[in-house]
Amino acid sequence: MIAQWVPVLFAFGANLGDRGETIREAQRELSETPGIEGFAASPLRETIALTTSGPDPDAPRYLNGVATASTMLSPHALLDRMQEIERDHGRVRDERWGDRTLDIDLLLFGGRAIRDERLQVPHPRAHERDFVLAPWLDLDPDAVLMGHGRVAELLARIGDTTSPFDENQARARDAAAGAVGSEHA
Ligand code: A4P
Ligand code: MG
Repeated sequence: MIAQWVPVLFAFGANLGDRGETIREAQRELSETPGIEGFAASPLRETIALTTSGPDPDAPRYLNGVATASTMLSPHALLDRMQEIERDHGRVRDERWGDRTLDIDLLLFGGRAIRDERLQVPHPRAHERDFVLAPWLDLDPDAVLMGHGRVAELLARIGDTTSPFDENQARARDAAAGAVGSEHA
């Protein structure tokens, strides 16, 4: 634990399994962690998978979102908790930027810059990713990314290929598919 509450920004991504449910559950688990308070999550957006060879429109689409909170945990204790939640949701680490059930990144930890073998904060690629900037802007139209400026301007510069995702519609569709499935069972 550290001696004061520090504002933090998390990013969430999933492109395998029940993406929306996984992210919302992971966010609930993170928000209920002792030492984390004031958790506020963005809407989710559907995004094209960015792989090590560039954007891949044929790969399963991601859902992405961000969340703000305050924490008294140290950055490494927070990373431990994030990785524990990823593991609980079946995250397998094989290929870099490969498909995944859940990815949680720590984008900002107060105004601190951290660079060691386990953590790079601010996240070094956040400013060039629409799948981070677009949901962040949904959550906070005045957001500013440390070292890079206003999120609205950064997103306008790189262009936004993300689309809004209607979680209620997805849930209703899944429920209807489940009902049809059980009729034919
Ligand atoms: N690590 C270092 N800094 C951090 C941090 N700030 N937050 C270390 C979290 N972890 C951090 O991560 C590898 C190691 O990074 C961890 O062990 C941790 O100690 P990982 O999650 O196993 O691997 P990764 O996510 O594949 O690698 P990387 O380089 O962190 O990936 P990125 O840059 O986060 O990109 N396309 C779409 N549409 N949406 C996405 O969310 N995500 C990625 C991953 C690629 N393409 C995507 C998306
Ligand atoms: Mg990651």
